[in-house]
This record gives sequence, C-alpha cells and structure tokens, in this order.
Amino acid sequence: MSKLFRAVIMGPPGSGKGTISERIAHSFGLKHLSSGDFVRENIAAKTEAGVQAKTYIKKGLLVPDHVMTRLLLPRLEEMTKYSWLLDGFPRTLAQAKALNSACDLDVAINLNIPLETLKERLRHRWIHPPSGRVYNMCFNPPRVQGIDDITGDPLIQQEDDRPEALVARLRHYKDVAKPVTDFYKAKGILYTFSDTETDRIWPNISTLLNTKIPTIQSDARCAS
Ligand code: G5P
Repeated sequence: MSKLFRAVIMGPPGSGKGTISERIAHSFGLKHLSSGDFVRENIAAKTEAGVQAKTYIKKGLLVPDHVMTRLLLPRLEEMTKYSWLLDGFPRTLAQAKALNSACDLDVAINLNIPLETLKERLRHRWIHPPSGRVYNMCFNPPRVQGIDDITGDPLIQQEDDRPEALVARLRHYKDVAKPVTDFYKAKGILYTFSDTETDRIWPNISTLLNTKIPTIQSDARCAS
C-alpha cells in the first residue's frame, strides 16, 4: 500500500461493526482495532481504566470520554506504520475531536440499522471471552450450542447484552451519535449504509473501499 489508510466504523450496539470490521480487515489487510475489545482487555486485566469502565458497562452506559481517550490514543500511537480500521471509537463528539487532533481519517463508515433488528440480534448473541469470538444463535451459530467451536469452552452472554442494559445502550446511542456523524459529514468523509442484513451491506462497503484503497495488492483481498 503506498499511503496509509485510516478509517472508523460507527453504528449502534449490534449494528454489525465487529462483523464488518473482520471482513474489512481480512479483505483489505487493515489492522482491526476495537474499542470494545480494548475496554474488555482492561477490565480483565483489572487496570485502573478497566475498573472505572466496568461500572459504566454494567449499566449499559458509555465509558467516559477521558477514560476512553486515555485507553485508545496511546494504542493508535503504536500503529503509525499501519493502515487501520477503528471500530467503536469515536462514540461522542469529544472523542471525534480528540481523534481528529491525533490523525487524519480517510473514511468514516456509519451503519444505520433499524432498532427492532438490533434488539433481535443482541438477544441471540453469545461470545467466547478469551478469544473475542462472537456467535449469533441464528446468523452464525456455533457447531454445538453454547460451546466455542475452536476451544470447546462454554460461551457466555455479555452483561451489556442483557435486556435492561441493552435498552439503555440503544437509547443513549442515538443521542450522542448525531453530532459525530455531522462532524464527519462536514469533513466530506461520511458514508452511511442502511439495511437489516450485514450480507447486503457488505458488497457496498467493499465497493467503496475498493475505490478508496486503490493501490492495495489484489491478492491481499478475498471474495466476499
Ligand atoms: P463494543 O464492544 O464496541 P457495541 O455495543 O458498540 O460494543 P457490539 O454490541 O459489539 O457493539 P457490533 O460490533 O456493532 O455490536 O455488532 P456485531 O458484534 O458485529 O454484531 C452483533 C450481533 O449480530 C452478532 O451476534 C453478529 O453475529 C450478529 N449479526 C451481524 N450481522 C448480522 C445479520 O446481518 N443478521 C443477523 N441475524 N445477525 C447479524 O463496546 C462495548 C461497550 O464498551 C464501551 C461501551 O460501554 C460499550 O457499550 N465502549 C465505549 N464507551 C465509550 N466510548 C467508546 N468509544 C466506547 N467503545 C466501547
């Protein structure tokens, strides 16, 4: 790749950010950086930021901006040689401005998925915490119900996917997302994709990135 490529992917909980990010990383050779994974790693490691973050996640709330930027921005500084896709950050205008001070973005992908679709998806989501593998009992179920395909470990449902936390997360998302999408729209880098199915959105994102990352080697891509 001749020029480093920097993108963010935004969308409400369950919109498919993680699923689409994996496909982008695989097809276009970008590093996939997930803010949710960084938070969960810090919670597991019981870092100061992780302990603070846990209290918010349990209530289905966003982690405060100063905690998130302290977690995220140093990780980006380690990535100066790589093209990357940042999944789940920024969530707020303050985070978008902090990111803007740290680097120039090429593309902001915005997933616009109906509320009922989101609720239905997250109700069926189970994860394997040590690896971060995500299953959906309808869309991509494990081979054996409740068991991780690779390790055979039991799967769990995340605390913030439980019904009470979920409704709070979806409600809060709407309030804080609009200033962020407006910010990227004003910069001319916002691309919004609306549908109920990831498999229908993916070809459009792939087409967009093919035009935005024209110099990447064709053998680094894979079929969708
Ligand atoms: P996360 O980990 O960033 P969320 O809540 O934004 O969490 P989440 O829930 O991981 O995002 P996603 O990545 O958008 O959702 O979606 P996904 O995991 O790919 O797909 C959701 C489910 O739907 C999966 O089971 C998938 O298999 C299935 N699915 C995908 N596509 C389809 C489809 O087409 N059809 C069907 N049927 N199913 C499909 O952040 C976690 C928490 O950390 C904190 C917050 O508290 C957050 O809630 N946090 C931050 N706080 C403040 N600022 C930040 N920047 C923060 N980042 C994280």
